[in-house]
Formats: sequence, C-alpha cells, structure tokens
Amino acid sequence: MKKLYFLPLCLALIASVPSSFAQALPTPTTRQLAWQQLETNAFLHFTVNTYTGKEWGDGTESPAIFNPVDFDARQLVKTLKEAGFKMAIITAKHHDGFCLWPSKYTDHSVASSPWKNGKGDVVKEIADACREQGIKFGFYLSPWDQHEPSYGTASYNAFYKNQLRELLTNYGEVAEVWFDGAKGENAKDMHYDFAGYWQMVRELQPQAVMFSDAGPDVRWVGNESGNAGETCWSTIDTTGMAPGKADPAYLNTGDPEGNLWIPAETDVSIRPGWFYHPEEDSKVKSGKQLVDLYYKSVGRNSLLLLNIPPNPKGVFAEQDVNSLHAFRSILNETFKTNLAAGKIDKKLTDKALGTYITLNQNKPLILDFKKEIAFDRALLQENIAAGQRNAEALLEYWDGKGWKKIEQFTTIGYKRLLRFPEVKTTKVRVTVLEAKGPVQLAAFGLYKASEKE
Ligand code: FUL
Repeated sequence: MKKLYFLPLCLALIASVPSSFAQALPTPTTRQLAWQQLETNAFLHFTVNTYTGKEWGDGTESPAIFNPVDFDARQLVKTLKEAGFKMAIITAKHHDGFCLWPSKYTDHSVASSPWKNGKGDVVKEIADACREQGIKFGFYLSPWDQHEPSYGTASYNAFYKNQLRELLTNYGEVAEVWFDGAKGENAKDMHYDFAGYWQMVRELQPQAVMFSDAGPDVRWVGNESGNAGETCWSTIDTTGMAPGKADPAYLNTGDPEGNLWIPAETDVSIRPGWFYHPEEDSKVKSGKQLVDLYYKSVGRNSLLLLNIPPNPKGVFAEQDVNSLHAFRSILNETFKTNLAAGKIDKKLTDKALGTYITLNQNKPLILDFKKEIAFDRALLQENIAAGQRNAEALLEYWDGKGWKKIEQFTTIGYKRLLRFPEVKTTKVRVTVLEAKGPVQLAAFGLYKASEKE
C-alpha cells in the first residue's frame, strides 16, 4: 500500500518542477541590491573642458590650461555628503583623453599640467576624501579617446586596459565603473573589447557595479533629462545590444519579460551642460526642480546620478551648493514622518526590504489608521531581492461611504512614489491588479509634502 501512495506523490512532485522553474524571476546580485539602496549618487564632470567652455574636447587641448588652484576634494565630498549623496563618480578621462590622474601610459594628464607643479592627482584626492568621509567612490573612463594615437587600432584595447588597471588597483575600493558608449560621428572605427574590460573589473573589484547602455550591472535610463519611465522594470533582454547601441525607449521602461536584472540609472546634470560653464550660472536647477527629478527617478524604481561640475578653480559654484542644500532639506522635510507608521503592520514601516506582506492579485490590503490622517504623497516598495513582480496596482481611500481612487499605477520595484492632491481619510487600500507573482510589499508610507516642494 505504501508504494502505491508513494508513486502518485513522486509524479506530482515531478510535474510541479517545470511550473516552479517557469516562474523563476531574475533577481539582483548582492552588489546590485546594495547599489539600488544608495538612491542618490553624484557625478563630477571635470577636465580640460572646464577651461575651454566645451562639452566635448577634441584631444588637442594643452594640459597647460588645467589649473584648479582652489581644488579641495575634502570640501567637494563634504558638500556632497551633506546633501545626502552616497557615492561620487569622477570623470577620470573624458572623450578628449586628458587624464585626471598621472597615468603611466600617456603624458596627456595632470602630470603635464601646472596644477601642483604636475604632482597632483585629482582621482586620488577624490577617492581618499570619499573613503575618509564614508561615501563610495567610482570613476568614468571614456572608451572614446581623441588624443591617444593608438585609438582605432587593436592595440588601443591594451592601452585602455592598462589605464583601467591603474584606476582599479591604485585608488582603494571602487563601487562603480562607468562605461560610456558615446562617440562622435567623426570617431575612427574602433572595436572595443568590452568583455575584456568587464572581466578585469570583476577580477580586481568584484563588488563594483558596471554601468553602460546595456549593463552588465546597471543600465542607462535612455535620456539625460532625469526621467525614468513611469513604468520601469529592472529587467531587460540585452540580445543585440552593446554600449552605444541600445534603444533608449526600451531602456527607459525596461522589459517585464527581460531575462536579466539590470536596473536603470538616471544620470542628469544640475546644469544644462555636463561641464561647468559660467554662462550657465543662472540656469542651475533649483532645489525644487531637483526634488521633482528625485520623484521621476528614485520614485520610479531607478537611481538618481546627479552631476555637479566643479568650476575652473576646482570648487562647486555657490548656486549649485545652494540648490543641493535646498534639495536635501525639502526631501528630509517631506519624508520625515510616515503618517502610517505605528498604525499599520510594522513590516511595512520598519524600512527593511526583507520584512514584507504578501499581496495576491485582486485581494486588497486594507490599511486602517483608526483616525483621520491628511497626506499627498505615497511610497511603496517591493522586496526586490525576490525579483520585481507588481505590474499594475490601485491605491484608494475610504470617503466614509465607499472606496475612491487615489491613483492607478504600474511598476513598483525598489520604490514607487506617488504625488496627488491632499487626501483626508481613516483608511486606504492597495489592490494588486496585475503581477508576475505574489507581490512582496516591503514598505508603505504616506506623507504630507513640504510646502517648499
Ligand atoms: C555622455 C557623454 O558624451 C557626455 O559628455 C557625458 O559624459 C554623459 C554623462 O555621457 O555619453
């Protein structure tokens, strides 16, 4: 008898295997999960362009023009840290080929500049300041190099790798490496060995995430205006893609059917250009505009990489610093008090992604605050360690007689922020309308926005 029971059980178990495999969703690696939770990182565009007024140099610039007499990495990093940025990424080399560190492989660098009599190293000072002050450090190393004579020949790959190795081995821990696929129409043909570059980063700095249009760890968001897609999946299918060769619209929204976890990074400048130009001093984005970008990036399952370019003296302009302070103080004010905390399950307000409530499709979660609260912002987070699942959901409030819509929205992922006119109620409910599996809701928050927003 026992054997007869056993056989159907075995068959049932075997039958269940393919379906559970079919449901396996891509999930983040530890490094991707840690990166996503940084939320706001800073980009520093700084090179000879800072002195020529150009956005793209052409490689003929003289190192003699680079002289940031007041450069103080500690001060720059302090400003970034105070404004809540968790990483600083410096343009170690932009498309003009000028190196902000004294590379052994070229003399087109700070070593040939008057700054500190050629003894300075911008990359080192930034890396050291980041370490001292407890924020992460990353670098941008442009593959397109208009100065290096070997560019366009196979030996350029060896040159690029030599420079990459210098940056990966001489500056302590690196948290992100930025591979930019951009190049001008006049650029010589060049076959980059991206696979080789990426392998070197994995070997020498295994905890670092690598950015490019197509990953491998984080992807471009598809525009430079600071807007992640209103629907933003952390998954894509990179078949046929390469840095510099990807469809921006596809990158912007991601792909619910994508087989790889490669979340979107939203890079945008605080100024119209990436480099400092004095004529743009009056065009610096205000704190309020930066907050808007935060909602459109972090609030749409992305990460905000905000560029703040040092000026020719090597310091941030006053306008930029003022905007950064305003940005962080507005965010702090808005998100200071979660009005739902203490009134709903602690798992949703303890700020840990690993504690969550599971929501099944069309089974609403009712959150009863017992007394009336007034709010105009909502926050939802999924436990993305288990993948991204929500595809469509509805947030409603109780008006005393029935449920009224606040907002219907698509993806949640790491974080979804919603903005709407003030609602006063004692209860809200969240209904998952469409999902790729049970939604692990890790956080829920309701806030009253700062008047400065
Ligand atoms: C682009 C570059 O061409 C811009 O100059 C800037 O560095 C931006 C972040 O990436 O591809």
